[in-house]
Amino acid sequence: MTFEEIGRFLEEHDCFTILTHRSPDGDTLGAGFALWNYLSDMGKKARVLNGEGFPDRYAFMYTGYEPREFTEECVIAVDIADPNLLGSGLAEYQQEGKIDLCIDHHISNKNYAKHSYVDGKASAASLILYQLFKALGRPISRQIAVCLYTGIATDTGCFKYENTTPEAHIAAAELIQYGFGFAIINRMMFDIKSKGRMAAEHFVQANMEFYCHDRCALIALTTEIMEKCGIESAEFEGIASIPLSVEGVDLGITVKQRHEDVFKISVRTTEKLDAAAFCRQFGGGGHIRAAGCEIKGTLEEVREKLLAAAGELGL
Ligand SMILES: [Mn+2]
Repeated sequence: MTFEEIGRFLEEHDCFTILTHRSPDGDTLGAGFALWNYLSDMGKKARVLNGEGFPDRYAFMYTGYEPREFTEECVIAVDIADPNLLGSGLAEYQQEGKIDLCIDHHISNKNYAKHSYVDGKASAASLILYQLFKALGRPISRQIAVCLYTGIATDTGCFKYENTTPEAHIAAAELIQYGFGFAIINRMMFDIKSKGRMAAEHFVQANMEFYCHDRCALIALTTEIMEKCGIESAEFEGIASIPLSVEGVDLGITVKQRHEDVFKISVRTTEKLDAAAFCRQFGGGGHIRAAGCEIKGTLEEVREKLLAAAGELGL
């Protein structure tokens, strides 16, 4: 769909369900609540859904949010590459044909929706929404600007990662003209950490494992450690970038226990390696420098599989 066609699609319908991905981050929620505000400003009925609920740390994006009661007319997914990422809480939407429109920026997008707008070069789904709103010409409220800015800032690691484009900087420059406390948002998103998060970071730094002549670093967080630190899953954003912060490391792997025998893997790479290709071997995907997958087994088995794949890279 083109922006023009999306504009018509939004005009022609009245009741929208907006879906966000599990382990919600600043981009999926930023895009979701920006779109909710935009549709509400158009006089439409809309609601934002997440299978795990909305984490407190993003509360500033959903202040004033009230889900409306309505008969669902159409469903829009934002920042979701694969319906599996909806999680079990939104399993009903994983069936084929349930999602009408997908707006996303993952090159690995599975093209599961009836209509899609996927721009693999966009830094964030929130950036696509900003470009869409600008093209459609309706006024953008300050709260929409807050959500879009947060989405772009978080997905680019505060404009630091390789996915940061001139368009991302231009959008941020235009958005901060709406006059909100972007410095406070960045402090909340990047500097402030809970005591539990601090303890978890301390643990993974002290227990980091090195392989492949120190060019691969791996950290593992088991449920036991997470409980001991008192860390909630919403506080994990950015933890996967820790292994890559070690000098000389090109492949950073974060292993996080999801259930007894299920581990979520986050992979970060330097320009020397393709993280999405690495994760594709395990049925996952993502971006070229940041990708993920899920592997079943014990921690030892999972580690073995990952290291075998890392060994193939010839580091
Ligand atoms: Mn995103």
